[in-house]
Amino acid sequence: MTALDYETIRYALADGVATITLDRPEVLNSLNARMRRELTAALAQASQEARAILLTGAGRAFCAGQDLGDARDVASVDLESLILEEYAPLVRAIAEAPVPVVAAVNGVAAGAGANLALAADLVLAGHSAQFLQAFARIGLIPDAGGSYLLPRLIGRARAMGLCLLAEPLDAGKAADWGLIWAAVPDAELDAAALAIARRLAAGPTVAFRLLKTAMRGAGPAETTLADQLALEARLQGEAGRSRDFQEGVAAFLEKRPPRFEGR
Ligand code: LHQ
Repeated sequence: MTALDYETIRYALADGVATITLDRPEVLNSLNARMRRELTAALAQASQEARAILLTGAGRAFCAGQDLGDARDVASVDLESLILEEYAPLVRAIAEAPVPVVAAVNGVAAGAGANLALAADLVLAGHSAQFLQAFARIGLIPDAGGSYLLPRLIGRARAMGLCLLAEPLDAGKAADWGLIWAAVPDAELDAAALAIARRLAAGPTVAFRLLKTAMRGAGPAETTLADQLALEARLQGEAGRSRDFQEGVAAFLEKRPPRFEGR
């Protein structure tokens, strides 16, 4: 797959920076199978030919997570393989890219969309952006590495609050909490993120790759990202077989509050 074949993302390479733009603004850049495939391919391409990667979204959102209108994905009872085969490689393509990845979060980042952004090495967000661990709203657990990253970034208390209550966290507070690098005025986001990406692209690329590897191995050592992605997949497989998940998705699509039964 080449940049010319991409339908759900845009890919541009300039000054050593590969800019990848999620481009399904009518559904807030939510992820369907094609977008996951294209994004994973684009990250592999960028890892080969760029010295920094800039990830952002078209329109008013960064990414609303899984496309809940995609029946193939959400009606399937097997979320475990969907996650193992498609989401985990995507998270690892970001987290383990050999070059620095900058996320420019231009609007709401929800569910897996929030956690893909947080997998980047340096996250900038516009002041109007929000981070939403939306999973509990539809009867799921945080995936796409959220259960690994959140407690490490902001501590267990805040991670649990965000995930249990599934309320949006605005960009300013996200920066105060240390969830992201910085919040900037919306109008300045693109230029600020591009300036950082260009600066990183002109940096010591080999050292950055080694720095990323060193940093990945640091911190609380009970588990690795790869182990946690596998655990999330197993648990999400179970959550995906619950009636509450079917109800959560139906309620979202019908634009009404869910009636969870606890089973
Ligand atoms: C959407 C979506 C969306 C489809 C907005 N899908 N259309 C992995 C494996 C397998 C299965 C399950 O999940 C996972 C991981 C996950 O990511 S689970 C979490 C999935 N994401 C969510 O639960 C978030 C769903 N979206 C929302 O809660 C809201 O849209 C947010 C809070 C993001 C934004 O709210 P608003 O600004 O009020 O926008 P809106 O809700 O009106 O959305 C605009 C349009 O986008 C709307 O379509 P319409 O035709 O009415 O204009 C939405 O239906 C559509 N959309 N998110 N994930």
